[in-house]
Amino acid sequence: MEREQLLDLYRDMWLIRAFEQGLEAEFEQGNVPGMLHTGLGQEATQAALANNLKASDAFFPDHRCHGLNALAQQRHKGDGERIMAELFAKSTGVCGGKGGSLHSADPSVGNFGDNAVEGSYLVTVLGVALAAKMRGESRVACAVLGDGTVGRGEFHESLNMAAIWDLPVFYACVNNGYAIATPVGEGHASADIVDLARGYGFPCEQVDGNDIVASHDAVAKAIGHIRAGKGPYFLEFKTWRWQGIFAGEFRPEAEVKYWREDHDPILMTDELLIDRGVDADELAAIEQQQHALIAEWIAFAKESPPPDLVKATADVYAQWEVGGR
Ligand SMILES: Cc1ncc(C[n+]2csc(CCOP(=O)(O)OP(=O)(O)O)c2C)c(N)n1
Ligand SMILES: [Mg+2]
Repeated sequence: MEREQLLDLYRDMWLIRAFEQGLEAEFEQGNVPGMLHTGLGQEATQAALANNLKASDAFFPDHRCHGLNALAQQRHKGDGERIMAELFAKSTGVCGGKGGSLHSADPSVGNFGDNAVEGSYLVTVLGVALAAKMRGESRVACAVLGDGTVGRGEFHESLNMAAIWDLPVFYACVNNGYAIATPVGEGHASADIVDLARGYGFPCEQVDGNDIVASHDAVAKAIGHIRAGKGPYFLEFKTWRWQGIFAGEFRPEAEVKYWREDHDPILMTDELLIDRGVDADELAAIEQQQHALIAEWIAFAKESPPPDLVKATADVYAQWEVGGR
């Protein structure tokens, strides 16, 4: 990979980390309503996806994809701050502040939104893919799903249907080791989710989801396969989320140390870039720039007005609006 491309990916990873760290700090102060699942630790996986999906594709993010959503918004429309505003439930958000974390969507940048019912979009993605195939479009329909979500029946229904109808679906499975607090090997017959997908007969691969070069190249290969009209593709990213579920860490100390210190996606990329002659000061400047950008986004979100009560029922049904109170 060219040095400039790697630097771009590095910037994107810092944007995600700064976004999540800034958001987490605001959440702890009670400024962000609802629940918060962060993508900290999964920056390489999300940056790899954002750099290969086009605005004309369709992706269904999961509950940790604030970074992917913000990158798509910033890349295609230059208004990533509207993802932040959405999380703050403000009228300037991509869904007017009525979607929040789990329902941030903007199909014009390819973001079709998550759903609070884990796995339900594994069925919806088939419809988008079928429409694209029937219309002869080269659109890729991508579902980002966690390892725990694989336990839903829709997982198998979806893979089977995508296989028999040869649909342009990209399954981006983020195996971060846990579903709530259940280790992946205890919740599934195989700790390698790729083994559960292989029976459907389309290409299924596994990649180190914290290695930005490997992840980027694996996503490019998967999407290339789908765009060439060769049908579905399954890619498992092996990664780890910083966020536990309960107060008090339930994960072994050595495991935490490995993922946060020895196998952190940003620290790993620092090493790669320094090996290629990039100055440590330049890397530090990128980190600072992204934190500064996110501080602006947070200020924008905080200063924005809340949604107008009169419009509470707008956007629920297409072309349907209830008069004011
Ligand atoms: C159908 C359904 N069951 C349960 C939940 C509650 N829930 C939210 S996140 C989650 C775990 C998901 O695990 P995984 O897919 O591995 O994602 P991770 O949080 O690890 O990124 C569960 C069970 C839900 N949202 N929907
Ligand atoms: Mg998980």
